[in-house]
Order: sequence, then C-alpha cells, then structure tokens
Amino acid sequence: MSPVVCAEPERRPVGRMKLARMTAIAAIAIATLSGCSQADKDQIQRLALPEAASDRSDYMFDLWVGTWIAVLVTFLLVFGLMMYAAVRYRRKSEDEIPPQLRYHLPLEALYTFAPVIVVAVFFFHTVTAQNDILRKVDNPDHTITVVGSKWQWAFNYIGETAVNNDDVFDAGQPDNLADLYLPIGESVRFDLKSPDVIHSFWIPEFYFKMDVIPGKVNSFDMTPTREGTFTGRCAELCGLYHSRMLFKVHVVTRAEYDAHLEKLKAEGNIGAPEGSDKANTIAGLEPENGEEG
Ligand SMILES: [Cu+2]
Repeated sequence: MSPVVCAEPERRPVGRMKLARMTAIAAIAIATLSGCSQADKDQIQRLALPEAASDRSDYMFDLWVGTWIAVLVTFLLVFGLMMYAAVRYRRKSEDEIPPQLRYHLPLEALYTFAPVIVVAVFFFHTVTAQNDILRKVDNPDHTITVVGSKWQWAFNYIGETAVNNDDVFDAGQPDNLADLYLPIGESVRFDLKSPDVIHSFWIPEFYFKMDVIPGKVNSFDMTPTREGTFTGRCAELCGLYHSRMLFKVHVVTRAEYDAHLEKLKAEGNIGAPEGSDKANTIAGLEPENGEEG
C-alpha cells in the first residue's frame, strides 16, 4: 500500500507546476498579442495580405475575403450539423442502437451536389476576378520586358522617351539584386520571358504573380498605385537557388523613374539582354573547374 502514501505528497507540486505553466502561456500570449504593431494589426484585418499597391489589387482582395467568408460559413454549417447529429442521435441506452440509415437517396444526392455547387461558385468568382486582373489597357504608358533566368532577374525598359527611345536594362546578380523601377499612376505592360526553366514573377504588394515560361511570352498590364520599396520574388521552384531569386521593386514619381533610366543609359546598360550572363552562378558558391553551375 506504500505507493498510495508516496503518490499523495507529489500531487500538489505537479498541480502548482501546471498552474504556473498555464499562467506563463497566458502571459506570453497576452504579451505577444499586445505587442502587435499597428502594421501587424492592419495586416490581420486584411487577412494576412500586405498593403495593396496596384490598380488590380481590389479584385484579388475581394476574392480573398469572399473565399474566407464562404469557407467559414461552410465550416460552421458542416461542423454544426455534425455536432447536432452526434448529440441528437447518440446512443441513449446500453441495449439499443440508434436507427441506422443506408441508401438514403436525398441525403446522398445532397452530399454529392453540394460540393459541386461549392466548387462551381469558387470557380465562377475566380474566373471573373482573373478576367478583371488580366484585362489589357489600350496603349500602356510603358513596356518592360522581364527576363527570369536561373537564378536572377533582368528588366528591360523598352523605347522610353527619357532616353531617346532607347532600350535600357538592369540585370541583377544573387549578391546584387536587380532593381525594378515603376512610375506611380502610369500603366505598365510586363512581357515575361525565360531562357531556361519556368519561373514565376511575383510582387506580393500587387497581389499578383504570373509564370515565366521558356518559348512563350506571358504578359499583363498593371498600374502601381502606392509609392514604396517592395521585395519581388520567384514563386516557382526553379532549381537549387530558387530561394535567392529576389529583386527590389521601387514605385517612384515619374521624375525619379526617368532619372533612373538615364542613369542606366549613362552606365552603358543599353540593349535588351535575354538574361544575365552570370545568372547561373552564385557569388561565393562558384562551381569548381569543370563542374556544372
Ligand atoms: Cu525562378
């Protein structure tokens, strides 16, 4: 009988430890939540989206929020029905089982067609938003050819008046990211090209990404609406250093945009490269003699 005697005094410290642990967790949770910056709180209100920066962002925002509302309503309905059925039709005594249903045609039809309707509604709104986002403008103010290659970006500004209709470019390196300059409030046509594998051109603040496919030119039009500096990314696993395939986006005034183009021209970056010649190597990680990059 000694184990019973031994167990008794140990119970109290364990209880106190549990209480202390719960208090600590609650304190950390309160500290974490109250430590949220205004930017974090704004982002929570946008359901994790960053602050929008393009004229097409609203379509994606509406789709995003609408989808969350639909998902929440569906969850509450399904979970509510499950709980109701579990409680209402539970086994009430040891010697009887609740009525068992099989071949219930209306129910089977419901759980076949209800998901089809849910998918059809999502599909309709996705296609509608996609058509709005991809609508082309008649005469875009600027045309930029984007070249995504392993593992860097090059931006070619085509026929800009600021540099006497020359084409100027900025080609990046993984240790020296390319800068994409965009004038605020002016429409830009992006033509996307790849010389090697499929990449994906993604600017999170535009709520938009599009695949960059070898042998095919994908294009879209967009007007930046918020000045700032953002980080662009490759959103398609394209090889070993995919995660380092980044670029900087600067949405600036027209005067700053023109000044940047003149600087590129002054540096001799004239022409339209099909990809950076050093794009297959990573600074500090150059392959050994004869080894593939
Ligand atoms: Cu890539």
